[in-house]
Amino acid sequence: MASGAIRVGVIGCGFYAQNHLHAWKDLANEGAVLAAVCDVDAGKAEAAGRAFDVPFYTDAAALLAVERLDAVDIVTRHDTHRALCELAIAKGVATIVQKPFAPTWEDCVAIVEAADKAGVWLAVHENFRFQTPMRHVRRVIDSGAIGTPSWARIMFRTGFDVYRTQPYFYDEERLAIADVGIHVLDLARFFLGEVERISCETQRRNPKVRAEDTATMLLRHRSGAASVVECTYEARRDPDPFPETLVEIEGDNGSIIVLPGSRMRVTSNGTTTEEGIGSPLRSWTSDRWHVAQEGAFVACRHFLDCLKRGVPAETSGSDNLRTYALVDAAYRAAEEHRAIVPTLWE
Ligand code: 89Y
Repeated sequence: MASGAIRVGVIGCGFYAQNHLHAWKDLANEGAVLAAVCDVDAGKAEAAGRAFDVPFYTDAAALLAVERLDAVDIVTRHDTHRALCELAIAKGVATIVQKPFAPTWEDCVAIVEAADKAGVWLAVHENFRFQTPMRHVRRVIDSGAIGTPSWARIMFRTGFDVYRTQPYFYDEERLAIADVGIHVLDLARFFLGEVERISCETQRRNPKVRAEDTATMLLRHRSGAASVVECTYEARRDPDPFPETLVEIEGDNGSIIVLPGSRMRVTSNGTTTEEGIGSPLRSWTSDRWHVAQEGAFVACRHFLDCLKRGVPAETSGSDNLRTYALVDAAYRAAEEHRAIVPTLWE
């Protein structure tokens, strides 16, 4: 990979892309240069270009033709991902693409194969596992404090009005699992390893949405561990933890419980301790969204570090196929009322 600074072009300047733009700007002191931005909506492209003081484009091909980029960060809706990834890969530019990777398994595989063939570095911006609280959970598992994890419950349960900032949710053909279940399934892999089979019940509790807004999934991991993975936009809870993921993990020597407000309770060999696992606000993060925004920052920092070192990202394209396979398997399990073995990607 390039020596010196890593020049990044961000494609997509919408709601969530603002976090990526800020993240790359903040990473200037670690060797990133936010070089240019692009959005098909000229107003959004111009606003981002002016706010971040970089050239702006409405056409990704023009961005790639004119700018000398080491990487693109694609933060558009998933139906545009394959074409944009293929464009960047054809130019030999390292490619980061937001989750969900692409609309179908075939699209995701095609992108991974194109990158492999061209020898281009590819990562999926799957960021929940990079959230500071989730890194703390992984640290405790790695420390051996709870022994071998054999059971977990991982929950994203909220009633926060996600439709206000992401109104396209109303019309998605696949909603809760594809949008946020994908993160929680990735966390299940991150904490307990690969998955052998998955069952799933979906519900549409809000009549205004087209697809499922609630999913309850049961996973058997290769290690023998079992996990319950849940997501909903229809919980009425106090406190409402949005956008925090709550976690319960049991091992043979103890347990880890992540409570609302980024608190973690660890029981190890009969002794219980509790600590805060949050992180301070950044200049551009807000109380309500901080955990998710900061996860995007830490993910970008990880990608930058991997690009500088020339190593694959933790959430490389091929790694993310395993998470994507779980999403597809969950939908199939719900439809066919049976446990499904996810497609293997070895
Ligand atoms: O789109 C979702 C995501 O990735 O994190 C939270 C969110 O914005 C709403 O569920």
